[in-house]
Amino acid sequence: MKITLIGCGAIGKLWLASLAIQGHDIQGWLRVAQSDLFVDVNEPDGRSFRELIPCNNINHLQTSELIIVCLKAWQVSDALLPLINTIPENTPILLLHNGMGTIEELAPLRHPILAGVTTHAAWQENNQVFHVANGITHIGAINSQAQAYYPIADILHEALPDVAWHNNILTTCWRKLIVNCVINPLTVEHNCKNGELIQHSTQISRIIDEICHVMAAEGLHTDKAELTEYIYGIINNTADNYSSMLQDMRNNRRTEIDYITGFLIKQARAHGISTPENDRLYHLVKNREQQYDDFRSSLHRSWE
Ligand code: KPL
Repeated sequence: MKITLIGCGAIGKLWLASLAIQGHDIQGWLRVAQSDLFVDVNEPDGRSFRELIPCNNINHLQTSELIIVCLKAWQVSDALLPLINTIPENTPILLLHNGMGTIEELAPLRHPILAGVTTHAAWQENNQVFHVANGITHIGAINSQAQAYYPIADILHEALPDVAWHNNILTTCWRKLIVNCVINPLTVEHNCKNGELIQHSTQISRIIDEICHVMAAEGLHTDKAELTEYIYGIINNTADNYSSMLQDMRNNRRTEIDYITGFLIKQARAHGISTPENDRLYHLVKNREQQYDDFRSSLHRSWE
């Protein structure tokens, strides 16, 4: 299958390597164009992939049968919208990122749009990707044009298992959103690994209460006890990890807070629901991001 993958971070490179191994005709797409990219991926079982993958070929983009977008939520519309007239209207676009709200930004698109969330864990250091834990990628159709594209799940599953197709992917995206609303900002506030959050059960319970309230207003099924068990399961399974938000913060990168807690707050406001604990965490993360921005620009000024 001819595929273009936009955004070549750790998870993007994992897909590039896995799809190339399966024999797919794949290219990467980078913000700053280059003709190829060295992809170096180390698998949990010790296997490795080290190859040059072609990039930024416009003809390949125009003739791709699938576009996979593996960017941070806040980069998606800026990266995709300038390319959109180059991508034929019947080419499916799969968005894989944490958080929600990008679909609303892309809403006028006529392309088949799919969304997905993944539990694979990978990180990158000195251009080497370490795939540290296998997981499941859940994908599904966002618009009616995408409903016929369920066979993509099997094709992707062959390359990087597990991939599951969902008829109601938004429910799955909400479940991931809840996990991220709890774990990500709390690990920033307490500057800790995911596992240490078990000491903050009162805060966790308040966040879940507010989310359940919003989900119920959205017409989504909620069961606080089940959600709580699910979240603690993920806290335990990822106990030794630093959340992506804490990693972004520590590396002076913009976080996905606007598309995680920010998205939840926006939905709450639309229903007239107040979310004091989520509001507090949102402002805490935004303030810390701002401090890093100020620090970066003061460094920049001192070099001028
Ligand atoms: O998705 C994650 C993230 O860090 O963004 C969790 C599930 C919280 C694991 O760290």
